[in-house]
Amino acid sequence: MNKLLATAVLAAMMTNPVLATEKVLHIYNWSDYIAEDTIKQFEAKTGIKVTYDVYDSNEVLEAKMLAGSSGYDVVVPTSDFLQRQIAAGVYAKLDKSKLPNLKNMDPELMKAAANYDPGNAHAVIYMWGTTGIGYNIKAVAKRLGDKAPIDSWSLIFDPANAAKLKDCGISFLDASTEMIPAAMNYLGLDPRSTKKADLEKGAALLEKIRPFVRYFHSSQYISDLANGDICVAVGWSGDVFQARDRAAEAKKGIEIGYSIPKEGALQWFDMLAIPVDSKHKDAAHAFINFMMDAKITAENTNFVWYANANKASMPMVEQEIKDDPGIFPTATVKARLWGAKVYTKRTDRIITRLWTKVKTGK
Ligand code: SPD
Repeated sequence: MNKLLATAVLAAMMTNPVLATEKVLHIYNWSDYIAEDTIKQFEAKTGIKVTYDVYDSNEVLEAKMLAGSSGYDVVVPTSDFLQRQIAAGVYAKLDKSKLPNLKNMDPELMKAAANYDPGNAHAVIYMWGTTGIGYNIKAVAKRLGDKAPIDSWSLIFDPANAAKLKDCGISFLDASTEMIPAAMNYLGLDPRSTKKADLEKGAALLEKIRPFVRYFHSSQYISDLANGDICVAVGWSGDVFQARDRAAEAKKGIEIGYSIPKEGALQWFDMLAIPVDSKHKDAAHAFINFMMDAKITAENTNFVWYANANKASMPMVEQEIKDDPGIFPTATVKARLWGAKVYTKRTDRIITRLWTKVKTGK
C-alpha cells in the first residue's frame, strides 16, 4: 500500500468506528466487469481491504452459493439466477437505510429487476446488457460477402453460413440457459418456453452447428475476437465492445461489430447481492452503496461498455456509449428483447442434459 493510500485508510478508520471493525470484504464478480481503480478508490475511501475474485458463469456462482459458506460478502448473480437463489434462502435482505445512493437508480429499470426480486429487497442492478453476436467485420465479409446476415442469428445458426465461418473461428457462450433459448428463438419458438420438445429442438439445432464451433467459453472470446483468433462469438454486449476497443488499440486493422439480431435477443440484469452468511454485511452495504455512486457508476460503464441503471450517472457517461444502440438499444430493438425465464429444477435438469449433448455429442 502506498503512503498516501495508507494515510487515507487510517483517517477513514479513525473517523468511522463502524468501518474500523469491518476491515475486510470479499467480492466475487464477473471477469472484465469493473474499472481498473474502482476497488482502490473504495479501499481508500473506507479503509476496507478488498479481496476480489472473478467468474464467468452463473452456474459456477450458483454452485458456490447453494453450497454455502462461500466466504463472499458481495456477489453478482444475473436476475433469473438471483430469483431462484433467493427462493433457496441464499441472500440477505438489503438494509436500504445503508444505501442512500439508491436515489440515483432508474425507477423503471429497478421495476423491471423487481420482477425477479419483488421490491428489490435483496439486490440492486449493477449493469445490464444483451446476449448477441460479436463479429470481425472484414473476416465475415470475406467469407459471406457484403450481404452477410450480420443482423440475424442465421449468421451462425444456418449451417451453410456456420460452415463458411468455421475456418476463422466461431465461439459460443458456455451458457446453456442463453444458447438454447437463442436457438429456439431463431427457430420461431418462444425462447422462454419450458416445453421439453421446444428445448430439444433448440438443442438439436445447436448440435447441428457444433462441428463448426471452435469452442464453448464465456470470457476467452474477448481477447480472441480482438486478436483475430476467432471471427464470430455469441457474447455479452459490453464484452464484445471491450474486444472492439482492444482491437482498435492494437491497430492491426481488426474491426469488431456487435449485433442484436433482428429475431430478438436476451436482455439481462446483473445484480449486486449479499450472501446471507456474509460476515461483513456493513462493509458489503458500503460497497454496494459505493457502486451506486453516480461518478463511480459512470466510470465503470465507460470502462466496461455495459449499460447501467443509474440515472444520475448518465451525464458522466461518454456520449459515444450513450449513443450506441448496441449498448443502450432503441425502443424498437428493446421491443424484440426477452427477459430470462426462471427455470424450475426439472427444466434445469433437462437443459443441463441437453447442453452436455450439444457440447460433447453424448
Ligand atoms: N464480463 C462481464 C460479463 C457479464 C455478463 N453477465 C452475464 C449475463 C448473463 N445473462
